[in-house]
Amino acid sequence: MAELGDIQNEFIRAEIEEYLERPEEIERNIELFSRSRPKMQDMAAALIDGDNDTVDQLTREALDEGIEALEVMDDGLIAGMGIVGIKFRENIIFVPEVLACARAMKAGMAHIEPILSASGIDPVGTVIMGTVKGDLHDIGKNLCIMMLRGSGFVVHDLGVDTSEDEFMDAVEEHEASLLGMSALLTTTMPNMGKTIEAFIDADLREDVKIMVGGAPVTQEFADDMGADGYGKDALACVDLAKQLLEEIEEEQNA
Ligand code: B12
Repeated sequence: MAELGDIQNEFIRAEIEEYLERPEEIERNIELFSRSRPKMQDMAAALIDGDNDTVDQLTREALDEGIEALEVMDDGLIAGMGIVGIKFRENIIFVPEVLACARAMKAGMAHIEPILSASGIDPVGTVIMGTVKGDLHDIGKNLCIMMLRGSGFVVHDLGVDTSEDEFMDAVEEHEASLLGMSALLTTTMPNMGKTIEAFIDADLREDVKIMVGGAPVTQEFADDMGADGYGKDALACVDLAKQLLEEIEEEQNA
């Protein structure tokens, strides 16, 4: 089993030692950072520190050195945001600090976006993506969009705070067969179910497969609200989108 001392970056070691209390979170983060490259640890440290210039520079350097965009995303950016989330939950940092971290995350994502979004393959399907009404979190949704685009999907991004009508109008306008909704707050999660209800009421539910995701969302919650699928991360989102497309084809051929 990995130990704290196996992590090279001193800042990350100190963050884990000082701020993490739950044994499973300590173990997960030690495991994660001890196997990641020093540059990824430095990137995560800069993100936790809200230092967008350094994140920007390290992301560029990492990609120039040939490190895979997915590795930069997982081991550098998402790993750093994981610690930010814990510190936010424990009231160690507050909204202004988290905003600085989110800005740093976006500075890094700006460099991986063109790589993850460049598929070079024929469009496989059209997806409407948005964060539900009342919710302003968009980092996870944007990562999903990058990965979907990179896998050949045409994605129309409705942004954050998306109403039921906006989702329905976009599906109709773009004749999309897939809809993805993101929610990060337990208070906004029910708006996914409300949107699905709105599709049913408007007699549009049969026209579209609906996938849901976001940190508080679970498979059970997705099933309860009548979604067609749940994905735990951006990779799972792409797999799910492909699987739902296959289901649509099978239904059309039946
Ligand atoms: C960054 C952040 C913010 C930033 C958001 C910036 C931005 N542009 O997004 C700011 C500072 C604005 C913010 C504000 C608030 N936040 Co906030 N925030 C976070 C934080 C730290 C990280 C979220 C994040 O980006 N994660 C990284 C991404 C990569 O992960 P992800 O979003 O989960 O996405 C992945 C998967 O879930 C999945 N996925 C996501 N969407 C979808 C969609 C589909 C279809 C699929 C298949 C998959 C999928 O794939 C993604 C990529 O792998 C979380 C902590 C946490 N643990 O989540 C709190 C957190 C979500 N926030 C929280 C809170 C309370 C708030 C505020 C209410 C705080 C306040 N008092 O004002 C406000 C709410 C504002 C609003 N109306 O939305 C709480 C929510 C608690 C709860 N139970 O509801 C959390 C959990 C922190 C905490 N533990 O207290 N926040």
